[in-house]
Amino acid sequence: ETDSPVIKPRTADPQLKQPDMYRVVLLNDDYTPMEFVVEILTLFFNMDREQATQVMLAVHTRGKGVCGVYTKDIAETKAAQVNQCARDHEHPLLCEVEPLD
Ligand code: NFA
Repeated sequence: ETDSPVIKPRTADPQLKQPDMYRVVLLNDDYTPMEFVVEILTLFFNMDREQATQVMLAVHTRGKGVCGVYTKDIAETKAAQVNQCARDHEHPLLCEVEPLD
């Protein structure tokens, strides 16, 4: 067997496309404690305290801010978890999902 092995090159199926992506955004309010928002961002978005503090302050000063970008199912699950956790702690914090246009 002196011939090199035949390797058939494969390309991606042209029907396959990247999934639509969605932003998970946090909205500011006057009552949710800053520390609670920082904890939410570390718990559900895997941020370290430094990143979480930056995002929290951006939401606080600009009115809203991006926590992360995910596929639809994951984005909606994260937003629902944040909103449930906020309700459980009786904070008005609101998390929304928006398409990445
Ligand atoms: N604005 C809130 C406060 O002053 C803090 C906050 C930040 C709330 C980000 C919601 C989102 N306690």
